Amino acid sequence: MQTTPISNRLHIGIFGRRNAGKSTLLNSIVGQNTAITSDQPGTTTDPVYKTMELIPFGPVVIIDTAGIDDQGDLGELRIKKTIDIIDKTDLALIVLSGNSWGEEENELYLRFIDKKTPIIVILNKIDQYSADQLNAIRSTIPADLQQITVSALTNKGIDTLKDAIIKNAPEKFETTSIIKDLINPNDYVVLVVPIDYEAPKGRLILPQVQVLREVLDCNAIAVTVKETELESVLLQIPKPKLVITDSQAFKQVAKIVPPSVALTSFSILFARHKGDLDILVRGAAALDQLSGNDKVLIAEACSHHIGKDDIAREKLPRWLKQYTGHNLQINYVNGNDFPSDINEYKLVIHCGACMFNRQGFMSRIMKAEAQSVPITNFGVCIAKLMGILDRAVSVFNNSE
Ligand SMILES: Nc1nc2c(ncn2[C@@H]2O[C@H](COP(=O)(O)OP(=O)(O)OP(=O)(O)O)[C@@H](O)[C@H]2O)c(=O)[nH]1
Ligand SMILES: [Mg+2]
Repeated sequence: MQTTPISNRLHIGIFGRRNAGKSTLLNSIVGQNTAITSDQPGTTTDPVYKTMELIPFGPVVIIDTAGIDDQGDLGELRIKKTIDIIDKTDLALIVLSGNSWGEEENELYLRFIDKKTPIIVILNKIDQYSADQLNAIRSTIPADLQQITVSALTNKGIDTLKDAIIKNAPEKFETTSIIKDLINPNDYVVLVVPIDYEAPKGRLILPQVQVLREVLDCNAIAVTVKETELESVLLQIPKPKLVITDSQAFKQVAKIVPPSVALTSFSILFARHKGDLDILVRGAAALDQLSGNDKVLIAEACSHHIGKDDIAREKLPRWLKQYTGHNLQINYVNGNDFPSDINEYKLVIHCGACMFNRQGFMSRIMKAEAQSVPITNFGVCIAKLMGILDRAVSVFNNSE
């Protein structure tokens, strides 16, 4: 059985001071003893992820974090991890337990307000406080925030909290599609999937599976082929509405697919689904301005074994050199290690972010925008380097 990938789930983050009861709250929402709890402040160090079906909403991931008031050198590292989670969060739970709203909570509040992330304030441990004490705490909380009282220990108020989560889930979350807006029932959609030595054994990769699923959801017809069979398949089937290829085979596929048939890549579909296609296409234009010794940052969302002719380490640098004619200085980052200051770079080239949720990738795009550093992604960049970007994005221009 395949479960919903984390990247497709609503990300609910739990934040607050140490000992507020964040981990107990996670356990109470999911109905399992998932996270370690104790009366020692600083129990949670690394973020804890737990997936669940929030009925009737659907698949979510709940993330428990280290206390925002953690101390010392290690505490600082933990706080940095918590801030990474803030970037990914679609809906934030800020937990208070018996204390007034203070600087710590306000810092969280400002970060979320800035990103327009919905917030629910949880007044936890109500089994320990009198109505008067509770009212005194309530009066310190910003008036625009919804408050829910719970006891994570006894489960009191948890059902009300679940309802509030469903009501406050951002709308866009349910409507973001990959290709649903581009195809109609009975359309043929051709997926070109090269099976080279970089392809994982015995399976397809996540973006391919997700596109295939959407084609089926639309009652359209998916034909999946390798690039070697594409030419003969196109002769056998009705004119497809769209051909979607792996970026790396783009040039070869563009020669086979007639100009009258829309062609794009998985990576460009995901640039639109996970990020902001306009910004990423604009970012790719910076490739024409690069000069010798300019610094370029290549960012990958996941760490993986670097194989022969790796896309990020080998192919992209080679194509960049061919295209620009310059020896660029290329730095790499993986996973969550995205630097907060990227001013030294003339361009950021990000992977397709299939392991990230939209909020996580958009935070990076916004960081680059705020520092006026052009940002693009692998698929958009490769299409540009191969001179086929205009064709690859024209399907979106026509549909809007
Ligand atoms: N009485 C009562 N105790 C609670 C409640 N929720 C949590 N606690 C207790 O508060 C203590 C801290 O709970 P945790 O869930 O570990 O708190 P945390 O916010 O995850 O703490 P850190 O991981 O250290 O940041 C534990 O002893 C819990 O049993 C509650 O609703 N009522
Ligand atoms: Mg904890």
